Amino acid sequence: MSHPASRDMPLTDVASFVQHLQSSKRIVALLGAGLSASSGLPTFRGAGGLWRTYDATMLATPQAFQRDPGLSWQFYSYRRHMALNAKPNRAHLALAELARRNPAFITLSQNVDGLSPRANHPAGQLKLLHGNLFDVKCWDEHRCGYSRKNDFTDPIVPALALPTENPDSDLKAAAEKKKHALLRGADISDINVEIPQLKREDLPQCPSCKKNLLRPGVVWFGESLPEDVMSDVDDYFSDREKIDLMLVIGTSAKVYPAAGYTSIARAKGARVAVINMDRGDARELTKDDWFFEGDAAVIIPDILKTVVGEIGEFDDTKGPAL
Ligand code: BV8
Ligand code: ZN
Repeated sequence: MSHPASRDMPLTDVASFVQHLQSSKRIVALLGAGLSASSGLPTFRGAGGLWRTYDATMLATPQAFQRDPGLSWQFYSYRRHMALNAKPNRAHLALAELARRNPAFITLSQNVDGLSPRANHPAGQLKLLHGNLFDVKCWDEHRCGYSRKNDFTDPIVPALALPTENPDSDLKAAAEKKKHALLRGADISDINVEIPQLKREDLPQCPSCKKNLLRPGVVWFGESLPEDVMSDVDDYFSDREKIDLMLVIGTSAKVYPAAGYTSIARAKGARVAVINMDRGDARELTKDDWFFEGDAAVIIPDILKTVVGEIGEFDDTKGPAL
């Protein structure tokens, strides 16, 4: 039920959003884990089961990797596996179609799950602020510099096979149950799946310097965002032309500098539309903004329809080969 905007309540009607969308040229989208929730990937706050005992933000640091590279790699290998077994949803596809139809639309994604690239989102308009699970690079990237992109090998080394792949493992049933329960989004912290202690030599090794381990090509807390990505984003925002619309999709908007782009866009004239399951994560909205409550996978194709047309489900045969 939509209601007229009062002093500090954002708009909730699609009609006024569509009217503004159709007259918008420069549009920015900020994506978070909520966009991929419907694809079966747990969000950080809701990160379920096996990793509930390890707060994702505690693991997403260089210190965690240095302290226990085996644990870190099992965390990232598990997320690679989950992401490879997930599919882009209609929101990923709708945003990719919007980029094809509007070259002045740019997507800033905090997500490392690879679902926007697999949705064929035009690469020049997709800025992966926090890297990508499927890029790997030498631990010592400054002295060695080895990196490779789009490594979809799963598991990336045999030692990182999920227990389900070790037929003799007695964890097989529990891990299978965990995987299916996680995909259902169930809380499976009751399934006690041990984290095997891996040997360093069994972890991904840098083939170039042959000294260091390889690490996931994601941006950890305390690390700066990729320079090439940041300069593209800075170019977009430093353009004198105003920004018409900012879409903030499925993010708790707590991580900086990513979360800061909404106020930068607003300062350049943007009206803001937040799409989120949780009204509590739609902060600082004015009567000129919108808040659409619910699943991004349903709402995004709907509110973009007049520009992108009818969006069907992801078709594996058409997506880029993994
Ligand atoms: C840097 C990759 C400096 C790794 C990630 C104090 C104040 C300000 C900043 C800081 C501070 N202390 C420290 C900092 C800096 C820090 C930071 O911001 N910390 C936060 C915690 C305060 N930032 C950094 O460290 C960054 N670097 O600042 O560098 C610097 C400069 C120069 C030189 C050296 C250093 C780097 C941050 C990048 C961290 N890497 N990811 C990995 O994935 O493992 S962050 C990771 O967490 C994600 O990328 C994402 O950014 C964040 C999770 O947020 P969300 O995506 O929003 O997910 P979340 O679960 O939180 O929320 C889901 C949302 O979806 C919810 O709102 C939910 O309601 C909604 N939802 C759920 N289902 C649905 C839905 N919505 C719609 N539909 C649904 N179906
Ligand atoms: Zn190296």
